[in-house]
Amino acid sequence: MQLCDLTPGEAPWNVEVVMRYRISIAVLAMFFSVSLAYRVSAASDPSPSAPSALQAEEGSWTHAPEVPPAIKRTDPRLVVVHWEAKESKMELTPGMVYETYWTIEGTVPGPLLRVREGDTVEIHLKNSPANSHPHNIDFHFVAGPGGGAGPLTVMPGQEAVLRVKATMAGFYMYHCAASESIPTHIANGMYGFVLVDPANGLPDVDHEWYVVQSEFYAEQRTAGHLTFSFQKGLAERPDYVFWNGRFGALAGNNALHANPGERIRLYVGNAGPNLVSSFHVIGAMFESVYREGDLISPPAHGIQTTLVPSGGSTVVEFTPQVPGAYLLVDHSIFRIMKGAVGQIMVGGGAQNADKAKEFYDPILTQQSAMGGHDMKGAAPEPPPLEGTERPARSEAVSARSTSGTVTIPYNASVQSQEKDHYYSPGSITVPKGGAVTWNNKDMMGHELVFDTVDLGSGTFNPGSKWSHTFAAPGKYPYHCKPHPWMKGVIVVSDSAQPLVANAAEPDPQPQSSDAPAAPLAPASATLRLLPHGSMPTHIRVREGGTVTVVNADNQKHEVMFDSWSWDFRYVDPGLILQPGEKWTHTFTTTGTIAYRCRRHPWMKGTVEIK
Ligand SMILES: [Cu+2]
Repeated sequence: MQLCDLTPGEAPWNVEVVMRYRISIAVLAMFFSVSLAYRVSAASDPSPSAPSALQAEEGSWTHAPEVPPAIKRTDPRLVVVHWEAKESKMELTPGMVYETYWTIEGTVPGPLLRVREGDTVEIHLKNSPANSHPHNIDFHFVAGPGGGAGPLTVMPGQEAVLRVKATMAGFYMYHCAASESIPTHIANGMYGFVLVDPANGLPDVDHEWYVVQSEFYAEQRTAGHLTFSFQKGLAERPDYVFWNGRFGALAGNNALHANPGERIRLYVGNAGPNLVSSFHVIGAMFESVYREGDLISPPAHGIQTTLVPSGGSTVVEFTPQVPGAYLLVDHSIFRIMKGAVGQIMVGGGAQNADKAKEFYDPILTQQSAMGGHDMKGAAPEPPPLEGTERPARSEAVSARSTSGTVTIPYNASVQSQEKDHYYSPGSITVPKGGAVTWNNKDMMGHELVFDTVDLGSGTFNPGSKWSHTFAAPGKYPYHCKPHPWMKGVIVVSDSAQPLVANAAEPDPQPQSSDAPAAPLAPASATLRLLPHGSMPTHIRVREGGTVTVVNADNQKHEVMFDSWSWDFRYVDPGLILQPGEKWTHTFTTTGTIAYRCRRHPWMKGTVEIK
């Protein structure tokens, strides 16, 4: 590493390092001084006693999507809350366990506490002895330094108590602000909300729900296990954008339910940690929007999409009249591909039909395979983790002799007479027991449906794959549901012959290169930096193998590794190599790490450790 070898020519790098250093010192100093000051006062008064004038009661809080009942009392109280920080694990998407799912009271988002304007809140925060990090809470409804994060800082096994006044109505975020890394603690799930009811309350509605949007930045260390990726967080490039902390928390069996004509109030939080949300409900206009969670000003009316800042909130009301699925989305719309879809299912029967028709009356419709975004109450597909393929649903394609790959090419959905335009190849033969994998390289999602057997792929998105193992010999014609002109055929032969293209096809397409099982990766590999790029651009080593980067160019390069893996935990990911210099590193965790030169961005590639 050449980090100390800075010359005047290195100004941008130098300045950045110094700035980062200064910022870290300032943040740390701030937190230490705050926590020290409070520790001293807390020590002199270890057992808090209620302000004599106020009647004490246990705080009223719920887990998402539930909201505690509206507060009807008219006197201020001392509201006592006992919460515990728990570092846990959770299945973030089906089959993928997030190992650093850090919570308040066991859930992401943390509980929703409901108090009344003028109440005093006494927070008892415990840090579970099973934890391995300090935690605290910065409450946005608190008027005081750090929102309480200083005095509430607790090490594993400790408890702290803070008493604060809820001076202003609103819907407020809280989050952990542990000084070891505030962004990491928020990204891992330590956030929730406090609803401070106005002294006069809010108008009654039929349903109140608590929904929180947030992002997850993950990397896969071992199969099925995800951990937080600091580098992806820094780049603001999330793998997942979820409602209520995990895939499908508000969809399918977890969808919200209402009846036509019922007024719905959503308390919508955005925990970030980075993205600003363009909150929208597909099929509804908001009759009232308490912008940015402001419950003091009169609400705005007639709004389609409202901004929810990171670390902020909104409160919206609407009354669906027509039965069906209403989707909660971030209308920064590609995020629906990262999981940002929730569902409100509005039921209803014949008694509502006339009323519904007044609002929504399909006069002439076609039997269309393109379902729009009704989503019919089905849970959406889990998003793939960046840099990985979605695992096939059936048996893995294991050997070339019994498997085949069909590519769905770019622009495949456009109608064409050309051979193999829709599928490459359009017809393929595998022996019985053979697997076929479809690889979607189009810009559209596709859904394969088989004509003679009850078999379908479900929607699979651009960049993902779907596999199926064919046990019985026969001919299996299929087509794409949203693009019915996309027809293909799979022939399953009775023999155990190796894979061949269908005899009827004079010009078989070569098989995709990802079909054969790969041999064990080499124990070491060398990556050369050359004037026009790096060679090779993709290198593979086995787990525990070493990679040597050689600067074979006549100018300096700065290699940035685009991953925060354990391998780089104590190493700065930026590597400066002078001409002729080399650097060797042992990679102990599997995965694919992209790299590029900071000065020559076209010089880039990937290192795969497997
Ligand atoms: Cu924390």
